[in-house]
Amino acid sequence: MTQKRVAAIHDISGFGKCSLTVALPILSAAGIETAVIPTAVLSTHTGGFSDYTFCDLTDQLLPIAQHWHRLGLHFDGVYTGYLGSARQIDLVLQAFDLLRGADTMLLVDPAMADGGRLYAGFADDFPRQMRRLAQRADLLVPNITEACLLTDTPYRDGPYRKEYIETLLQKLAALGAAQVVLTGVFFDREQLGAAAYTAATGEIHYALTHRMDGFYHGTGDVFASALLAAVQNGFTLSEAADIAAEFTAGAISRTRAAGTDLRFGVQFEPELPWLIRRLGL
Ligand code: PXL
Repeated sequence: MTQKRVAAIHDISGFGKCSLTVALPILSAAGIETAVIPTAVLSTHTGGFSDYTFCDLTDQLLPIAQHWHRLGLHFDGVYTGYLGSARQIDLVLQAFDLLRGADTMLLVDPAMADGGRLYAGFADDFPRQMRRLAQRADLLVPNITEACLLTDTPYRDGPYRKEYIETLLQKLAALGAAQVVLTGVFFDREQLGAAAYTAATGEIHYALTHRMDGFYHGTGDVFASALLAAVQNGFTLSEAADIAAEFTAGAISRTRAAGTDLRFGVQFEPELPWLIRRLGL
């Protein structure tokens, strides 16, 4: 069987477990070859740290994609996450046009906000820029805050009503994605997870696991990476959402038990053997 190959376009935050330091190990563990385009190098992510270093690599993005294009490489998926500027979004769109084949899936995680607020450093019009990339996605994976910003919907804190979630899913799909997985969905204090929507059939699947209090950094990236790992291994969107929700909840549980600083990310590494077994590898 030919090995699946994905191009992951994210920053690399050296410490703190998010973006490439999450996507690369999870996809690799799932048997997927993962080529990376680092968009910036930071000492840590920006969520709660103040004096992090930042080296912008925007000018490398297109030359890397052009080189891969000259090599004639085929990609089963292109996976984008945290992007720092409107210019990076333009270049990612151009890179996607170079890298895509007839069957290349574009997964867009519009990582830019959480808890009703944009992440530090983003201008108010950034969601409008991110919308241009979201419109090209085959699979769009926002959290509720990002979904609201992309669709001009007022943000609300949960617990949510089904009607609110299902309206958001439809508005997100109307941007263009055939499949949408919305994270951070909860209807009561007991459970939390994701809603997976397939536009062609209208099917909505809720992938919920037990809810844990607290803001765990990097869980959006852990979830989206595991989701892509499962989809690329042939699981349906609903199955993939279940797998990703369970994997993320497992990593959060371990982190909670260990009591580490929430900015340091979640312990997804000890859960990788579980993921490999669950994927049947
Ligand atoms: O996963 C989100 C993320 C990625 N990269 C950087 C970040 C964040 C979230 O804060 O700061 C640099």
